[in-house]
Amino acid sequence: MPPMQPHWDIFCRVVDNYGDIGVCWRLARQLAAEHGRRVRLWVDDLSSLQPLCPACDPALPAQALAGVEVRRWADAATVDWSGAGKAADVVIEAFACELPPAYLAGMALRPVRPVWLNLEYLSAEAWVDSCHGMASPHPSLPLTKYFVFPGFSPSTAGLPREAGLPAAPLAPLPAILEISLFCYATAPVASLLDAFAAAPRPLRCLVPPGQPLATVRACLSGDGPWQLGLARVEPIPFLAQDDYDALLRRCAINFVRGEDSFVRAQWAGRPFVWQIYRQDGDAHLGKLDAFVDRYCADLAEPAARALRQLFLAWNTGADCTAAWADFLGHYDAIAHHAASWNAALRTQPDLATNLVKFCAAQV
Ligand code: TRH
Repeated sequence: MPPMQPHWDIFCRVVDNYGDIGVCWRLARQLAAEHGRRVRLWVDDLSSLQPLCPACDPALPAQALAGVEVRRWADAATVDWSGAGKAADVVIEAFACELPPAYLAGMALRPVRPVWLNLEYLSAEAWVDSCHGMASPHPSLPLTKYFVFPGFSPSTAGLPREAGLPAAPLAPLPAILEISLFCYATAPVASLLDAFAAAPRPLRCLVPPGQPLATVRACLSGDGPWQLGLARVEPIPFLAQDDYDALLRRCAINFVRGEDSFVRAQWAGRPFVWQIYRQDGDAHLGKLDAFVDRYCADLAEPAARALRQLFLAWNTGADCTAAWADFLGHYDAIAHHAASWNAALRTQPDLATNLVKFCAAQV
């Protein structure tokens, strides 16, 4: 028997950075590899997929990558969706990106209407529990859109997680502290580098290109690598997504940002420091608090306070020298907690599995 709802279309508009495409690329690959779905991923800016997936050729209108048909968004407007083309069984509109009108009209023409999902950004706030799965009928077409909220509780759509994903084994603070530094330009990197320079133990900090490296270069002259006391600060290339995940499992501490690397740091099971994506009116700070409250609920003081202070300093641009020292001072407790948080989250179904179940229940 063919699988239920075998054809899935995912639409992704790149707002900025790599988070939108990072989440969609993972989900597309997983739906194809683990759920046997035929997935088309429509992307408006293929050049932002290429660094995550080096096999991607941004010049091609259509290409098969990791079992996914990757398509140029603009071409969705030129397909005849009432004839040769057919809207998929499930349509994912990532992050309220607004489907091409021609495609939307094509969805309404199908005898069996597609299940239409709007995949929202991840939040640890409690309100997402009650909003996950909410239906919104289209004002004029016979279509209903469902809002899907990824999240940390079983009432949400869960988190992207591939089957058999390894976690790093629990380890005490290593002799050479390896750190990855993926951040925005607003992070207080200068004070972190000051703390590194005074580090009493060897340390290796790996800095990807883009905002992280530009911010480091603004503090230190030249192109690196730099030696600051016992600390070595090294530029690294932008890694393919799976290689970046492996880097997170290898490092003792990961500075991550946005949405997707933030989730991956949790799957690596290692201590991490999160820089949340900034929003107008400082709305992001409430979201940061919601996560830290959830994350620290089972982490005893004073380690919880150390973690909270470093997250806060890192996100408000405050000098983080003291908070960093405190965080390192509680490394073992924080590492232990990262491993148990990882184990607890793994007991919940993952986002792709939840979406497949949710869609099957709508027919
Ligand atoms: O790039 P980001 O800042 O993306 C952001 C956020 O998603 C934010 O919520 C969203 O609103 C905004 O984009 C538009 O951070 P994020 O989410 O961690 O995405 C980075 C992706 O890049 C992630 O999939 C990991 C990947 N990556 C690599 O594949 N290789 C690398 O070397 C690095 C540093 C990252």
